[in-house]
Amino acid sequence: MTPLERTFCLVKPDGVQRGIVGEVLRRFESRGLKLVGLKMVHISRAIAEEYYAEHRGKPFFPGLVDYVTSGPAVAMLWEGENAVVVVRKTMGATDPAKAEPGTIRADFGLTISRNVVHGSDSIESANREAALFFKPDEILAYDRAHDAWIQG
Ligand code: IDP
Ligand code: MG
Repeated sequence: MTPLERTFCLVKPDGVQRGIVGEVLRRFESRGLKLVGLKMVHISRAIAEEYYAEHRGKPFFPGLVDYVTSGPAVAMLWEGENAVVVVRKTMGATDPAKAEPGTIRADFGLTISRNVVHGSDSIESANREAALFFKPDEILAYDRAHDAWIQG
């Protein structure tokens, strides 16, 4: 069996306002990923600047911080084989105009500055981002009866 990975996903404020939270949860659940953390957060500017530190100095950075702090968001942790790449592929390309139809960003977005969801791009980013939003006791370990039918 491939080792399990854990990845961080955020439904951004536009996704919450537009009522897409359930749809995002449904898509990851139906792929077989296991939800191990879930919370609603209104991200502060300080956390947003840390979260998006790699983009500091880019022209879109101030707008990105405004966007992600503009209202409540929903933070999720998903566990499963290849969870990082599976979540990124289910979300689609950063720019919804370039994302493949059938992905979340293509099906629910039009433009890169309002692209509905975030997903970690590596296991290292996932660990860093998870630690920004979840305390250790907010990450739950449990068995599901059907895991043997999902994990090879
Ligand atoms: P990712 O979210 O697919 O990992 P990144 O390149 O890490 O994409 O960018 C982080 C976020 O910054 C994007 O999801 C998007 O919200 C925003 N962003 C990236 N590039 C642009 C841009 O050119 N204009 C406006 N916003 C951008
Ligand atoms: Mg990124």
